[in-house]
Amino acid sequence: MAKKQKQSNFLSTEKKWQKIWEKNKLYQAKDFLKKPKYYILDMFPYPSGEGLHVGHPRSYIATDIIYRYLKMRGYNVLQPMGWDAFGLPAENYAIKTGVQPAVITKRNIKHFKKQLKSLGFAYDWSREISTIDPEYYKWTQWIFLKMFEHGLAYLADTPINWCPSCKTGLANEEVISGKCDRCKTEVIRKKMKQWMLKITVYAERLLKGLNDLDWPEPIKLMQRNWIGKSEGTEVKFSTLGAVPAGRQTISVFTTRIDTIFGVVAVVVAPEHKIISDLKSQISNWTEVEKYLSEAEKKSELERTELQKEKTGVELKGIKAINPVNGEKIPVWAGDYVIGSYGGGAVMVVPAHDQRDYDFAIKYNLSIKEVIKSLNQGPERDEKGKILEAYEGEGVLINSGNFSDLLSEKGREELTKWLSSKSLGKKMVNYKFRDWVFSRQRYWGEPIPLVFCEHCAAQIEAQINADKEQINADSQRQSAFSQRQSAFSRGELLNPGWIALKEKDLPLVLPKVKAYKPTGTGESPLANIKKWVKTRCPKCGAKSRRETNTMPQWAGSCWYYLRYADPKNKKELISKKKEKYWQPVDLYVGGAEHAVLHLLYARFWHKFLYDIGAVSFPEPFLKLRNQGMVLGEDGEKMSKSRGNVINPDEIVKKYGADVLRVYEMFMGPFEGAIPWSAKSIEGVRRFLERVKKIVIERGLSASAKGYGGSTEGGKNNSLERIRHRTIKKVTEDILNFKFNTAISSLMEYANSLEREKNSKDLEVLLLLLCPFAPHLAEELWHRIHSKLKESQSIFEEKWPVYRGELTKSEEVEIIIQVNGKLRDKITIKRGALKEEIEKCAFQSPQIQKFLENKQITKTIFVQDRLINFVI
Ligand code: ANZ
Ligand code: ZN
Repeated sequence: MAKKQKQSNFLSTEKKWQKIWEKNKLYQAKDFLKKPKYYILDMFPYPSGEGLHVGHPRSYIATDIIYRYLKMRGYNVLQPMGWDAFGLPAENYAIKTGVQPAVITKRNIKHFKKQLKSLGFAYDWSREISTIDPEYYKWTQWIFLKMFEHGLAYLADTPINWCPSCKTGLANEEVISGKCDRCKTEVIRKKMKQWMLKITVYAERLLKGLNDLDWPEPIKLMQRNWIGKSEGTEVKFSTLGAVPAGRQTISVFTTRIDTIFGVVAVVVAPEHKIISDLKSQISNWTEVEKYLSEAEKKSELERTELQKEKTGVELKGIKAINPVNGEKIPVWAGDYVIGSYGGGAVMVVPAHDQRDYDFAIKYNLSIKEVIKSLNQGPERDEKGKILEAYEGEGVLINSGNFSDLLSEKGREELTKWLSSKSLGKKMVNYKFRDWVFSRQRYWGEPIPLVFCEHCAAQIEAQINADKEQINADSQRQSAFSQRQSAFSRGELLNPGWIALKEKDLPLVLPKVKAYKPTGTGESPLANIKKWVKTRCPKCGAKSRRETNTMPQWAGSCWYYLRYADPKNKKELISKKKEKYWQPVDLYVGGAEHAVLHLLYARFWHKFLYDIGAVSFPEPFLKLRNQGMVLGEDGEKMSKSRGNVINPDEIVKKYGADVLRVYEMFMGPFEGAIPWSAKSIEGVRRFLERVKKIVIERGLSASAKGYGGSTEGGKNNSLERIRHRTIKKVTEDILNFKFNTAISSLMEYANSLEREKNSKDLEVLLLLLCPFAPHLAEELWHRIHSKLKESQSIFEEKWPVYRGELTKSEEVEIIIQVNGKLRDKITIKRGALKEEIEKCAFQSPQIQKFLENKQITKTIFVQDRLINFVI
């Protein structure tokens, strides 16, 4: 019988158990159970037309193992699944084929779901959600409106990243090395009206919150770097032009105010306002204009690349005044200065900033040393001139009253002095920008706002009416809050833009015939005249809808909340369910989301926390990233390389359990590992062996009356192996070391091949079941023939180990010479004869007896003694 089953495929058993589990709702999480809760989440997939890829299951299997383990440990575990279904590919497919994105997305979801089900994941499908379901995106729209209401959404007319191929604006996070993250086309800058979300308001909290999260350090670091906090000083340089009335100030941001006595010029970004403001005073305007138009063509990446030569043009006729010593210095425009960072201008200190040094050498500016190194200092030529910038700290020199201070103290004192003269102040800058939230595409959530001329006029009139000099932002804000009763903060910030009423959500995405992005900066929705024309929710006047849609990331910003209460029609999530299930205890997915999804979701979550919709300030307590599954050639799997492995075929050939165990066994969870057809065979043999061990035992046991005292008696060593394996597997599961957990299961199975008993067979199955749930369930039922189908191994308790039986096992070996005890050594159990001989020969005791003697025979008793006959 065993022979016949050798090539067996586990598939039919797997289908059987999947049906039984589903019928019995084994994996449905119940709200409010008195057990400790644990919420496990996988990053939900985008249901692409290609279907599941072998890379997807890697994280899903891991979470499924943890789910099953925790369930057996008595937790109330939630493990849901859903679909991140808005996005470009469906829309592009629609453009090509004319099939509605909604239709193909539904088809893809169906296919994905079938594939996931074939792998036997313990998802609570009763909680399935999809971001394109109007009942779902109603709440995505609701959150946007709340942000609008609180003044966190605003319309800005600024240059943004534009992908000429996707024909849409992009967020900064979606641009990787100057290219569109989706299609790899070089992005260009385009000035456009865009809805922006004020993520920067949350900069400090997004940074601080990271400290308490159990996330991989590299991901935390990426978020920190992306947010890019920089502490320094803002200092004002006033300008001096031909016309005295044209006095202006240039604000620069510097982290090294201690070097201000070494400033030899100010460089402003080509888009700096001062250039056009002082145009009439610039004597070399033609030259300047030429430079500006060239700079405009470059991307930000090109402009800021460190290796590139820095260029600039002097704004002749204008000077700036160094506030600390009154020196008149030239003003330049240079494209290595970013317009949107700090004040869009820098003070040039060639002696202490390498970039400035290069700039000074190129344009023949002077170099003034103002910091003296406490150690070696920069390299110099024979005349004592420095050959590079000294960027380190030191003692201030040539710095007036501030000379002799240490850099840090110098920064402090200079900032204090500048503040007292209103010439500068302490300043914190963040590198990241507000989130560009409009997309000129069809397949996304409609933005639930309308533009009403009538309301716009009303708001403008109101603002004008009490405009006694409300220029200061603070006054304006307080004036805003007084008017909150009539218009929301968002409506006041964006005159004419009126929010839909909550009862009118969802604003359903209408069907269109032409999905093609227009390229004009308008979404295809703009072509549906009937939909665009509407009435203002506030005053009833004729108005028009916003036609841009939300970005692909919107729906995934809050989906983890909805699983806890997926059918709630009145709220995004009920307070009680939120309290019970949130936050997510374990989140697993790809590291590529570090500054996209994972940052956006934390931002939305913090906002929801502020408005009382959630009770905990962070969404994901613990995060782990899976490594990629590569092709057999060690390269990333791709259609063009022809190295893609289709999970369906693997399941068909081997069954789901083999795929599951293999993907966990292939290597460390976080590492990128190539697929190996050979190793998967090894895993198949392992599971076959388990089956054989259990079934043979089961048969002989039932013949003898199974379940009685253990064969092998009180075999001490097997008992130890058992306890050690339980400990190892338990700890490895919790530490995401699935590969080593499986190795120890393999060793355990090996020892059961030599000798076995009912207790160990049970333990083997209980430890194996999170990894190979179908096989374990089947075999469990074989050895417990009285069990009903509905009684699952997953309702059993996880085995426990006795600590003292897991200690590293050492035995004492007696060393005899001619049968007489001469020494003892302690060594690990199972040590080989050769090892013990080696130890014995090193013992001075033994050496004494063996000196100049011929050993004629060695008697060895495993783990007991060695006897040298001489
Ligand atoms: C003078 C100086 C002297 C600087 C020195 C450095 C060393 P992070 O850490 O990135 O904030 N900077 C300021 N605004 C800029 C802009 N819009 N575009 C390009 N560069 C800009 O670095 C801040 C430093 O970057 C600032 O400090 C400024 O150069 C430059 F010995 O000011 B420093
Ligand atoms: Zn109106």
